[in-house]
Amino acid sequence: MIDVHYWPTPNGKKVTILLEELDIPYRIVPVHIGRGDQFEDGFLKISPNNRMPAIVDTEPKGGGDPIAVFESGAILMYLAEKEGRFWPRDVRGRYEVAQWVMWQMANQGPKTGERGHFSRVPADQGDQSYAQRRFADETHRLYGVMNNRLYDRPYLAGEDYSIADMISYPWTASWKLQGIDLDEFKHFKRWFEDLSARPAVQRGMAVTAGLPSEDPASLSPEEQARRRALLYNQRARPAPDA
Ligand SMILES: N[C@@H](CCC(=O)N[C@@H](CS)C(=O)NCC(=O)O)C(=O)O
Repeated sequence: MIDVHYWPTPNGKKVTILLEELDIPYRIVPVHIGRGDQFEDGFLKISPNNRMPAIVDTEPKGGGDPIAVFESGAILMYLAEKEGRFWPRDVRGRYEVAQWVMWQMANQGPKTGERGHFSRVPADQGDQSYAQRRFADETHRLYGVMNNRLYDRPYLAGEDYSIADMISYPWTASWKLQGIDLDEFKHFKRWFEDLSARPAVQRGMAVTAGLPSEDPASLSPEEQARRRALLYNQRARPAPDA
């Protein structure tokens, strides 16, 4: 069984999309990042960067102890390699895919994430216009990178649909909120519509953490302040032997 430590964000949905495409059983373990589940000791043992997603495979290939994997790119590689699908085995095909998975992890995810972050900074934190412009420009540039890649091939890594596409899709689902005009990127648009029509992508994007929904206004002002500090003022944690 694959346990998916999960919260329904773009990074989490990369994993559920692949699991739905693979059509293998998995179990969702909620990690409520708003209330701080990502700092619990048990979770840090499998995901030392206090971020979800992470997986635990209780039945690894070849047997033995369960295998835990954190970082969505590594998780997709692990699952694709285990199942022998969506990641070619020949060296050329393999590294076509690997470099686009790395591109997503090092560029598209972080830059569009920061674009979102700086667009939500409260007014009392001062002028954010430099950071807002910087990350809006980077987001726009990265759509251009995908568009230029997709003009002469159907998928990011070439002729075949792969984990490179699955990892990049969730961060593009809110293109409108990101200030992107799809008509400016027609090759990207064709790819986006192709993936959006896939039933497994639709199922993966719809996976919830299975917890009852919470109205933020129902939280006490103290709890709201605790949660804000927890998410936005993270600093190094002491080593366990400190
Ligand atoms: N590079 C990581 C990023 C994971 C990540 O940033 N996860 C966020 C949610 S989308 C998280 O767990 N945030 C918790 C926090 O900020 O404390 C990956 O791709 O797995």
